[in-house]
Amino acid sequence: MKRALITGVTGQDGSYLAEFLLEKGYEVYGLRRRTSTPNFENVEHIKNKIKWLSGDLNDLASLLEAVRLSDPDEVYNLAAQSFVAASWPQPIATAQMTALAVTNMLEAVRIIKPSARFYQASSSEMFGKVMETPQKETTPFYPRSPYGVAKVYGHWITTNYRESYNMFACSGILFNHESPRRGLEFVTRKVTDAAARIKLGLQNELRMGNLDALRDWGFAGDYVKAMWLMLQQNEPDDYVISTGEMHTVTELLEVAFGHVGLDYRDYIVIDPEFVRPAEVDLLLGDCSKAKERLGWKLEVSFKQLIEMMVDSDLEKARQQLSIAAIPQ
Ligand code: NAP
Ligand code: G4F
Repeated sequence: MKRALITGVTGQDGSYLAEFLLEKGYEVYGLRRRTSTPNFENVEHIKNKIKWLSGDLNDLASLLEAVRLSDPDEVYNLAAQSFVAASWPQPIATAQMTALAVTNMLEAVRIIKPSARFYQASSSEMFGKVMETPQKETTPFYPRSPYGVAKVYGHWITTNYRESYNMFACSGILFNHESPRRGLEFVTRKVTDAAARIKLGLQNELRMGNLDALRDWGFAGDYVKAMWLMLQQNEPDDYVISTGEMHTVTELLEVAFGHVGLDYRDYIVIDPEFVRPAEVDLLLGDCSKAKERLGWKLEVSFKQLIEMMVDSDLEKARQQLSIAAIPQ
């Protein structure tokens, strides 16, 4: 039985990856940090199947111990401060969790189990002010946020460990991917949640930032399969994972509100609080390398994804209403 260690297992991608690997018969170890409020929401249904390890990205001792205890064949390094907007008010924490922590994790693997295959969660945010369109593995990076800068460090240190120590270390340059498990602060989930709540009378407006931004949005469940495929190849390498299609935030609003029979224009308020100091105007990925070499393919379209998220948020909002209706 193969063993995998996942950091960030309680997050969106970690939860889908854990499910996928459990279905493949892996023994899955999940690194979980001590937080003031334990977060199991995304993994509640598989909580008893994951072998839990306590650790923090910034605590090398805990990572060394996690690698020793799990003795992994594959390590998926997904944990990070992943919200771009938070990286301006918290640039140092972002550098520690999204950049330096990658070296902590690589060191833990190098010291304890150098033969383990390593996946690093790189990001299309590294392309930032894009130097060419569409973006592919060879497109130069031009990050536009402290988060993007931190991810560039994580990307290159992973390449460096591959070249310095001959480690099987890969980076997946993943474009935006979403799901009903996406955090409420990210634009897709913010919009699908608002569409559902406005429809049910739980909310009456939606405050937004730049509606012209263009993103290449895919489904997280499809993207975690690419992570696994990268670690099954004969040679380690980096791959862009994307849909090859882009949409504006306005189109996202149209699909989400349209699905519940509403016109988004009746509810939107533009609020400077959600406009970023430096914006990534456009992201569009060319994933032909992943399609050709990994045989990876997309299964969920943009419209299906957004409608799936709205349906899930409608269900959650209805549950909230039915709980509120129970006499106390
Ligand atoms: P997410 O939902 O925000 O999950 C982040 C995970 O990191 C959570 O499990 C969180 O734990 C954990 N974490 C944060 N700080 C930690 C620390 N100090 N020690 C241990 N664990 C810590 O992110 P995601 O969307 O699944 O993304 C996964 C990875 O892919 C991230 O590295 C992200 O930057 C990258 N990425 C994401 C996308 C995307 O579109 N989703 C695209 C490209 C790259 P808690 O539950 O305790 O908070
Ligand atoms: O959903 P977002 O916050 O995602 P962003 O910044 O593209 O980052 C996500 O994708 C990256 C991959 O490219 C990941 F590495 C990263 O971890 C994260 O998962 O914002 C998307 C766009 C931005 O252009 C933003 O300015 O939506 C625009 N936007 C407009 N109004 C808004 C809002 N974003 C948020 N979060 N909230 C708004 O009200």
